[in-house]
Amino acid sequence: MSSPVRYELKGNIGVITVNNPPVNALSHAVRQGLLDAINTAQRDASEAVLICCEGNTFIAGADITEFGKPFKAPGLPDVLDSIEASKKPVVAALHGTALGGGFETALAAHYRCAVPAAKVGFPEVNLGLLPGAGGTQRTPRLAGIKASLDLITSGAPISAAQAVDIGLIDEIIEGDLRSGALVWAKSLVASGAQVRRTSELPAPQHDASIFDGYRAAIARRARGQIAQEHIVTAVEAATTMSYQEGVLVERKAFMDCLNSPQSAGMRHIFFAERQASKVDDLPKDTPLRPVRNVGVIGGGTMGGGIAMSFANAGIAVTMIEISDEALQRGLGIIEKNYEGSVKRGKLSEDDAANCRSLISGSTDYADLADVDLVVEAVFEDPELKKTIFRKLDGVCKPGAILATNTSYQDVDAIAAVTKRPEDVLGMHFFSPAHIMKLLEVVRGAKTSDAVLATVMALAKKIRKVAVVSGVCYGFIGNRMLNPYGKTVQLLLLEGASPQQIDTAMENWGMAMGPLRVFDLAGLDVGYKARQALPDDQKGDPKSYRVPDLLVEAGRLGQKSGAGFYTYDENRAPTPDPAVDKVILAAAKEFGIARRSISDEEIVDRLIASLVDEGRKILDEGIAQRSSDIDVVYVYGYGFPASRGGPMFYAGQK
Ligand code: T1G
Repeated sequence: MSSPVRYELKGNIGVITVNNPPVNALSHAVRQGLLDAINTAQRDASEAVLICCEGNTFIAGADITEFGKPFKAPGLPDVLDSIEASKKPVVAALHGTALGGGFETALAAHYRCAVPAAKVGFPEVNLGLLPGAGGTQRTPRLAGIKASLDLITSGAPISAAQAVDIGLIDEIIEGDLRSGALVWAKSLVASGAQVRRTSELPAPQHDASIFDGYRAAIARRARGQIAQEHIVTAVEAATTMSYQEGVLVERKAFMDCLNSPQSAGMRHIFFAERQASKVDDLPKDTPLRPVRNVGVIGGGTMGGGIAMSFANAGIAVTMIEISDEALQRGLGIIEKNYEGSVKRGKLSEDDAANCRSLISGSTDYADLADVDLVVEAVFEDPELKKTIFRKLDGVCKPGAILATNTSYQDVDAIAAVTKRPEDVLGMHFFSPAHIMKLLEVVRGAKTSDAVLATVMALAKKIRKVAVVSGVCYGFIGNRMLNPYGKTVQLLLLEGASPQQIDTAMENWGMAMGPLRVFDLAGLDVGYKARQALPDDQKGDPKSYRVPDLLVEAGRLGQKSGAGFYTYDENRAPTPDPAVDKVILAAAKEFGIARRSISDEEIVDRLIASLVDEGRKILDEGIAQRSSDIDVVYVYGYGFPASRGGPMFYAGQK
């Protein structure tokens, strides 16, 4: 098998080219090829060495598929030490995203150049890891402590220009990278540039205040994430020890992280997210329909967020409301959201204005005659949705895709009122729709392959993580939320308090405890849905007695300033003895003898309720695979990625 690394002499420059699609990951073959090439270069007529890559990007990191398998030498640290030990200057030429071990390779070179659009970074922390090939030791020697800590603990890439500013890249190459980098390498030789080994540069002065400050910040924002703590320790070692000692600290920290359940969970989610975008029974060559402009029915919170999701991806949107007043209110929500994004630095003023200009409004369905896709996002009234789909069926052009954002309703029943059920499916966004990444794509019985493939591809374009669901009440996520919510109510009646349940789940890793989630969503939503059902369809009264009593007492949740908690003007929750009284009265009504319940029992029963329902969802074929269920819960319901998702977690126990 030919090596993914080739070496050739171009004049007086030895050129090492890596070609390992799709992201030039540092597989064993690539590591071996780099080592062989740099060793060859030491013996030939080259006066300098250039490392570059083919394809979309410079090396994007270690080959994560190799983690957990038996180690095969040479290890990356040894390869990079050989590159840095070269007696001839080594130049790295960056494009795309030079990440993780890829950027460590660049730092082991003596000089670095990049095209303006290149990005560099250390995303290892998103995998529960840290740079394990000298990155925590070389980066501070070039960029200083704070920039290094920011770069490595954030996991976020920076631009080539930013990297130049902090000393990580030396030269920006305009135009063709390969030829430009060759010219630059030759000029370095001509100017007598010497090898410049990063590990031999003096380390920055130790500053205990920075490290203490970082540790305090991490304790708040990344509670319990071991990789973050290890990063601070490794970078601190770069300021208190020699390079050789510092890399030993880094190596131990890296192995601790690699062998941790947290990293196993986060690496599982990394691949699960990518696997979810694949539909097993869709032919690879399924034709895609163009989606140049979109209609959104409904300008409420969801409709506004959905409209923004498309506009932010450069797709024109026509938002439809029933009256001009409702339309202006909807456009006002969008305006406020963009102002917020600009204020938070998520969007520049210009970008926000460009996105905003792509959204127009109308009260006339005729304005949807030429759209390629419509997303209906009105409130959860099945008859209203059917009325809307009948209108859309009459107005929209043949081939237009008609999607409903419903959270629960029967997509097949909605499709059945149209003459084009094959063009109908669900696109279930999560609130706030312009921020939450999860998109449940609900495949109707008659949804065509082309429509499903088009929407899965569109999800990537609008930067959503799409998971295919079959049709059932609540699809994947909300269906699992149902038994989870029931178990919460039973725990309350049996003796746990709202704050005990929430604290136990948040300490375990959930982004928000269930009672705070229910207050955020609004207790009146479930109440209204239950009022529309006959008693024999409401389920076990224990599962809704307390929230119903709270709603009837005017406690609707955050929206009314009180639900399971009372809320101050900043929406901070405070436990309320009045709620405890309601719980006690309901427990008495059901004759439940209350008892002390451990946090461990709370966590076990609540996670079990998710996993049991997830298994049914799999057995019924509603989800394609268990990892899809993990993706839904991590991206849509605040389940900790470091636990890998409910199904992965259950499999680890
Ligand atoms: N290893 C193996 N496969 C990878 C990979 C990697 N590092 N990165 C991506 N893939 C696969 C991915 O599974 C998918 O496969 C395909 O490539 C396209 O990916 C030693 C220890 C580079 C920004 O964390 O962030 O270095 O589904 O859909 O949207 O100290 O991939 O097609 O079969 O994401 O264009 C650090 C992870 C590793 C980078 C490109 N590096 N990758 O995004 O494509 S640890 C990372 C990404 C490390 C060192 C440490 C993105 C991307 P398939 P994609 P994309």
